[in-house]
Amino acid sequence: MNNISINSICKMLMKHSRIIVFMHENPDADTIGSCFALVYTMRSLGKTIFPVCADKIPSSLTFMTDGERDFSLDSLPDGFEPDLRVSVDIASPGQFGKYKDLAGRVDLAMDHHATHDSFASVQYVDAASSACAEIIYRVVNRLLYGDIPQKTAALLYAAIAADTGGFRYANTTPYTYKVAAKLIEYGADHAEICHNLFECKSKAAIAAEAFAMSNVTYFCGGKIVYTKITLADKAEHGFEDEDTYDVINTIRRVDGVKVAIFAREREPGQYKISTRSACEVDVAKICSAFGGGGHPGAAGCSVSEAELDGAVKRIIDECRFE
Ligand SMILES: [Mn+2]
Repeated sequence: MNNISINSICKMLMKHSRIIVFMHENPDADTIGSCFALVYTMRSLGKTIFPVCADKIPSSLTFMTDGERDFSLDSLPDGFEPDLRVSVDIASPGQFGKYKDLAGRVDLAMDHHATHDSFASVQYVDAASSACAEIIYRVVNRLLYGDIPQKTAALLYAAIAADTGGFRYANTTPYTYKVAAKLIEYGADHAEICHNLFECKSKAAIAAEAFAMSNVTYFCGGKIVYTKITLADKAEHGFEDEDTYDVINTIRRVDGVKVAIFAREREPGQYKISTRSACEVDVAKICSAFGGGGHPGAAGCSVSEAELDGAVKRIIDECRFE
């Protein structure tokens, strides 16, 4: 399916007045920043628009949502019926989480995943964008005639900084820096945002990372690292699910590691597998075999406990290291 133009996206948004914007499950800074930048922009243009997410905002990212965490459909005003449904940073129906049955009713999807499966009526997918927020920047910039308020600029900056790992990952392009520069001109406080995103972590998150690191297994001469955290581990050590979100980024930093695999038990018997690749191994392709997806260097999938060991073994085999 072809992309519609940024101009058509703006027309579509302006033609409607009751809008909801879906974030993906386990919301990250890109989906949150993209969603709220759009929400604030459309509100300033007189529209009624609400953010929606299947999961609660992790407390480490509530600096982006004025402290609010619950954006479930239940949080919408009674009787609210949208006339336009939008999704941001969502690649597949599964990423709607408990709202996956609504994916087929989405009118407009904006996304930057190469694995995007076309669930919406119309879409704008640009895999060359480091973050979905690069696309949203183009939309709000046009809607606001280049006059982006500081709060919106800060949201977009946080989204881009997060998805590029602080402008360190291979997805960072000259255009990414151009957008980031513009957002700083509009007043985004980059030092404060990077502090919130990268420099500051809860004690429980650091403890979860230490626990995970002390339990890793290496494969293929240290090119692959794997660890898991079960619900029993979380209960025993007092970790919340969100305390484990950065474990994958900790274990992948070990010298010599090319591919990192982390499994966390989200619900009894249900595991979320996160993968990272720092080489030509395309983890999105590998994860898509299990109904997941993502980017070549960062992807995930969900499996049952019975499937877990087999899935991890298959991921290791698919890397085809000696
Ligand atoms: Mn993203």
